[in-house]
Amino acid sequence: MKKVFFIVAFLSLACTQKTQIAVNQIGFYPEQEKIAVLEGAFTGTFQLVEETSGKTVFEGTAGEISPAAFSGTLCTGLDFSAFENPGTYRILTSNGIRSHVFAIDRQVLIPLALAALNAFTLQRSTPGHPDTAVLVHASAATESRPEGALISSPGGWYDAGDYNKYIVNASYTTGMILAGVEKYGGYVNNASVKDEALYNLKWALTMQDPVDGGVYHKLTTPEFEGFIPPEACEKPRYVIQKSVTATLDFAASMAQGARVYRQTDWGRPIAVEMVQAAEAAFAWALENPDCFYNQWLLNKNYIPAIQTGAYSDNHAEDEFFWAAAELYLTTGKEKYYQTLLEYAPELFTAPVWSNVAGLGIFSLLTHGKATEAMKEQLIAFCDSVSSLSQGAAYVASFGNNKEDFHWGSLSEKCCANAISLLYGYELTQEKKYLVHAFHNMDYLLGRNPTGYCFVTGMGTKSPRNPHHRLAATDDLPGPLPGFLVGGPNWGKQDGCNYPSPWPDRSYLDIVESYASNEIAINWNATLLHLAVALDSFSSW
Ligand code: 9MR
Ligand code: 9MR
Repeated sequence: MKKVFFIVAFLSLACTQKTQIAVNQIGFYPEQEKIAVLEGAFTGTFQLVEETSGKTVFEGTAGEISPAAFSGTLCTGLDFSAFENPGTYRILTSNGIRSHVFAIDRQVLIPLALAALNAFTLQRSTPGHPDTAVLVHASAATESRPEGALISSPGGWYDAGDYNKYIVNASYTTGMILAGVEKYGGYVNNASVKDEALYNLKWALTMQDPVDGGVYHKLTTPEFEGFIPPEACEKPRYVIQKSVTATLDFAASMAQGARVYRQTDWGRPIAVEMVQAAEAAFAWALENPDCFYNQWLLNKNYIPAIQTGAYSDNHAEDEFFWAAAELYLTTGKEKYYQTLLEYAPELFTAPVWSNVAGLGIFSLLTHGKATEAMKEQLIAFCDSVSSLSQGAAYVASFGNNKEDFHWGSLSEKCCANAISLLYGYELTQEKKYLVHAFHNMDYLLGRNPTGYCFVTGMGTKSPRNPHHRLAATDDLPGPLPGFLVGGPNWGKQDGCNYPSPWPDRSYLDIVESYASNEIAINWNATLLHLAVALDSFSSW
């Protein structure tokens, strides 16, 4: 009796104490490096316990003890890479700490990829926003489409937690998805991925002015809607000023789409439309290279004032490069090759919505057209990223510097770096690039100081309250599944009360936290691409 009581007391102590094991809560491929991190300095042993039978299948000893970045908390690595048998397990340390459950399996990331893909379908605009009669804003007025004229621009995904649709971000998103489709073509659900991307590209086509080829920067309400369901939304929706960045991102993603969709009979007609749209957009951008989107200036000149996401970016060199690269690969025209060389970057940077050069590099690599300089720059990037894992308590190259934790960090740094590492791996067969890409995924799925698996509906401890109007206002409890949240962000621009001063813990699972807990299509595109890529490299 006494003994039972002692065990129960011990177990509940083990469950309530703060010390935790941070582990990828989805799991590992059999041959992958498999490491969990125990918070605290620990020198004992640990077991891998099979979930259903309770059998111990592996025993290991505590590994290296290293201080976590920022907080300095000592952490202990628990390495069980040697164990490769498929199954469902937990870690149990000799001092009684249990991890969340996780799997070891072939194709272990496929459910994640499918959930990330399905998230796009959930994010499709709803009948609450038919967008069949959208106002032309004063900033977008032309002779043929004066202020207040109505255009039809239905469909497409909502951008994020808000209900607006932005060309810059939407084009980056389809670009990132289609890069994965082109490179990892054997992927099981490739057909659905293509369908889903096409759904958004069809909307994007409606955002081009057929008269001059320019593309509206966004379709939006003047201010963000409240947290109300789509069918309750009544604010007028406008298309706003054409911009050079939106127009070039549009050109790039249309050219890329044309290449993908022209391969099937059903896709040929829309592919023709896409190439024409892309070339017209590119021509407009050449005529209007300084037409940047500046919301502050726009609001000085026009009413109503526009307060929603700006996606502003005053450098269009990377957009010129990406668009020229895609147009060259699709049309084979020499003039685009010359332009892409003219705008070629001098350093590789992982692609994000505001710097899309990397997407151009990816496509050129996939089609065997990258220059030697581009390859060298990518390799230099991969080496520099890999070196960031030196002494990292949570093992990954991501998460050791304050600069890693800006708005959207998990996608724009953690995923985008990992995706880039995989292009480097393909190029060089340098195995450490692959290993570091996996480590970033492990970070994202739970091996991090917060202990969160940052994808809704996945793993054991995942975000429940994302800044997501669709999810917050539906009749179902909890979030919509398959969405990667923005993640820790030391900028804390939402003014919420964060639990920790440390950049890597500046995350709050509350609806109000749009700076750390929003969801967004561009972020999910990197999640989908990375999951598919890691899966296809998994049998090394
Ligand atoms: O909901 C908005 C989110 O989609 C944006 O990313 C974020 C930053 O632009 O803004 C959110 O809206 C907030 C607004 O900026 C300020 N008032 C509170 C809004 C959230 O409810
Ligand atoms: O992802 C964008 C991030 O890089 C910016 O810092 C931030 C503030 O301007 O805006 C983010 O994008 C938001 C967009 O403006 C509106 N929809 C929600 C997007 C994700 O938060």
